[in-house]
Amino acid sequence: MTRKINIAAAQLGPIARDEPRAHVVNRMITLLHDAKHRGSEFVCFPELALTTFFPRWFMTDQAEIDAFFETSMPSVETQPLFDEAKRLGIGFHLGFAEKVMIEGLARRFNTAILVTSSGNIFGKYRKIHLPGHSDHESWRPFQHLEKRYFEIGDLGFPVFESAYGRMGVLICNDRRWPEAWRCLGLQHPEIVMVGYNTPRHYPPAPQQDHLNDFHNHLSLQAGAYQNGTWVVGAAKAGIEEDCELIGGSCIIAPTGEIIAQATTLDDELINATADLSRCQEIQTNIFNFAQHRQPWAYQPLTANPADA
Ligand code: ING
Repeated sequence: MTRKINIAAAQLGPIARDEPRAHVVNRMITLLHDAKHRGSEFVCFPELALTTFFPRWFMTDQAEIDAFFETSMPSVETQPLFDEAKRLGIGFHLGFAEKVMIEGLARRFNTAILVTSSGNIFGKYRKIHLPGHSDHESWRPFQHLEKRYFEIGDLGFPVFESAYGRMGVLICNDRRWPEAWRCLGLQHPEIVMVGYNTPRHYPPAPQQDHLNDFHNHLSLQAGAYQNGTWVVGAAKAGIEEDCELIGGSCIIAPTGEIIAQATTLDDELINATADLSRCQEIQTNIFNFAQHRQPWAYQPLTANPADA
C-alpha cells in the first residue's frame, strides 16, 4: 500500500548579521507559499535558520552571544511563521539556537523542532556532533566555534511518529557520522530532516574544499540508503558575511538516489513526492537488521571516542 507525501526543502540564502528575525521569517513565509503552490505538506528549513551562522565569530560578551538564541519557540518574531504554516496547512522542520533554563541553569543547544500544520511541536532534537573548536584560533580566516557556544545535545537520536510518517532529525555535522544514522535507522524512520550550514572552505583541510558538495551528498545519500529512509537536506547557502556556504539542498529516496536538488545559492524551494512505503524495499531486504546485523561484532563502536 503506497503512502505518498509531498515534501519540500526550503533552502535559505545568506542571512546578514544584522538582519532582523522578522525579515528572515518573511523570507521563510514566501517559501511556504511556494510550497503550498506545489502541494507540499511538510517543509524542511535549515539549521540555525533564523540568524546568520554566528559561530563563525569569536565572541566573549554573553549578551552579544545570546542575541542569536531563542528563549521561546514560538516567539513574537517566529509566531507569524507558525500562524502562516497553520493557515496553509503545512508542517515544518526549523533549526534554531535554543537557550533554555533547566533546573535554574541556562543551557544552550543547536536545536531543531518538528511542527505539525496545527502548530504543535511534535519533535525536538539537539545537535550531538558539534564540529569546530572552543577557543579563538587566529590562523583561521573565520572561526567555527560551535563547541564554544553550544552544549552537546541531551535528547539522543529520537524518531517521532507523526501524520507525516516516522520522522527523524540530524543537524549538519551529525550527517557525517554513520553511528548517528544507525541510531535513527534502528527505529525505522521513513523521513530524516537534515538542516545544515556548511562553509565551502574547511581551514584544517583546504585541499578538500572542492569536495565539500560531494561529501555533503555522499553523507546524506549513504544515510538514506543504509537505513532505508527518505532524507531531506536543507542548506543555508551563499556568501554569508564573507563566508561562502555550500547549497545543494536535496531530497533523497531510500535507494540513495537524489530525486530533487537546489540549483542556486539563494532562497529556493525544492519538492518531491515521497512514497513512504518504499522504505520497506530496503528495510526488509538488504538492510533487514533482524536478519543481517551482527551487534556482538560492533562493540568497539561504543568504546571511547578515539579508541580503536
Ligand atoms: N558545519 C559543517 C558540517 O559538518 C564542516 C562543518 C564543514 C565539517 C566542512 C567538515 C567540512 O557540515 C556544521 N555546522 O556542522
